[in-house]
Amino acid sequence: MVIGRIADGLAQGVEAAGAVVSEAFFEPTIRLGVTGFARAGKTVFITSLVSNLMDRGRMPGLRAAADGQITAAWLQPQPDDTIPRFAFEDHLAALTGPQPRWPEPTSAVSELRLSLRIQPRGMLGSLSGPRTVHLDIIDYPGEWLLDLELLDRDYEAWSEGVLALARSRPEAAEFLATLDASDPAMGFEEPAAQALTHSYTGYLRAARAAGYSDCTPGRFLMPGEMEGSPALTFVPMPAASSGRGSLRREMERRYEAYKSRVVKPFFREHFARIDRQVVLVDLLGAVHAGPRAMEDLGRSMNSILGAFRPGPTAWLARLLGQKRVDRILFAATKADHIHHSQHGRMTAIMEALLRQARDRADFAGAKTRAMAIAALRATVEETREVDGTELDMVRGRLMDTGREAALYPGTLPEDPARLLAPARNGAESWLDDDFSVMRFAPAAETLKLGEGPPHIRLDQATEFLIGDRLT
Ligand SMILES: Nc1nc2c(ncn2[C@@H]2O[C@H](COP(=O)(O)OP(=O)(O)OP(=O)(O)O)[C@@H](O)[C@H]2O)c(=O)[nH]1
Ligand SMILES: [Mg+2]
Repeated sequence: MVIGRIADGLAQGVEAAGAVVSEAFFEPTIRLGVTGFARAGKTVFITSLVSNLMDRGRMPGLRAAADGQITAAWLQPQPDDTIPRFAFEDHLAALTGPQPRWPEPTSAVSELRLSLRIQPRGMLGSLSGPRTVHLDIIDYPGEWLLDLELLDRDYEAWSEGVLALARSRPEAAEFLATLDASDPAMGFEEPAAQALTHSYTGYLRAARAAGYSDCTPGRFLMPGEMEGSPALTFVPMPAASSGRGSLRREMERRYEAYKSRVVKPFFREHFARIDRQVVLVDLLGAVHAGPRAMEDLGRSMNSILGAFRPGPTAWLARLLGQKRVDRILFAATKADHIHHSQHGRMTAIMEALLRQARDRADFAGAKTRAMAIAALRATVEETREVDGTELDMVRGRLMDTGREAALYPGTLPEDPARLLAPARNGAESWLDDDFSVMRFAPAAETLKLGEGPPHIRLDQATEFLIGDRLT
């Protein structure tokens, strides 16, 4: 294990090999990747996880915390000087202050190091004394993982795939009309490329808002400082004969630049160094959005899992060498939107989606698990009699009105196939009643001495992800 880590460090050209050696020997590091599509709940998850690891009163499901083996937890400067630090203090203050609010969207990679002092149990443990384990948490957008598939595809194959998808989505109508009106063989001009990109990005944004997750290139929706650069100014175009200097030829060149200058560096610098991974999924949001969003979510989970499969692309396999993520958790977030009597069904749907993704991706290797969690519980439960029927509801403060309300969101089916089959068969809407999701505001003043924010199964999620490395 230790030897493997040192070899990794050297293979990746880490400059301070001495530091890596001593760190690997004396202070092991776990690099935990936290990903998910926009608004899946990454920022809330990390904030609550860190706070609950620092004050462990609500973490009975994490063995090392329940047994008292974690004796201290503190934040430290992270090891990577060029990655923005995760703004833990700001996010925690926003979530748990007197007027709590959800964090602002974030759109790039960020990192935080939490160090844990561990006092191992048993005879050997008392002999060896306390040790320190560093938990480096890396927050990155799930959209970037979908870009891995681009590395395997040339411009023509990519264009064909995304244009076929676009033709099945009403949100793409305007872009497709603009595309049809432009001639791939015409001489390249920047304004034309920009107008097409603008229209294409508008389509991706609308598709995201409608609940679709398969929206490549992933960086178009969150360009950051690369906005407007040539590597982010291209669109898919149908195959056509086009000569040098043509619009299509330049689009193709830019697509290749995007792959080598944007996609590969992400996999090399961030992805390749992750040990454990949690993928957050807004499952209830997809159920609410309907069968197409659900099918799309299933397909995207398959692509994401594909990124962790040994040898998805020759390039990535070479880069990763022997190193692999060995545990991946797919966590459906925001379980506090429904009464706990339905959590079993939520987990079952998540498990079915994961099984389907595993089958499709022919996945072997890492240990995977599906769970339903809430990183920050914003509701309380309530059972009320309505028209002679007992309804299991959740109560919280609604984001839209600021008022307290008890809601019954609908029932999830007992058999996940009732959702997955219509999704696979291209149904437009669910046959039964719709399932609705409301946004609740975080509850006020939930922090108590010695405890982090209230959550649902965050401790069990943590046990699966890193528990074995803390004892
Ligand atoms: N009720 C509830 N809502 C949650 C929970 N976690 C996230 N949310 C909701 O989901 C929204 C998005 O959460 P974030 O943590 O900002 O999501 P993100 O994945 O970081 O989003 P981006 O930064 O835009 O990629 C929040 O504004 C909340 O409305 C949770 O545990 N419970
Ligand atoms: Mg975020």
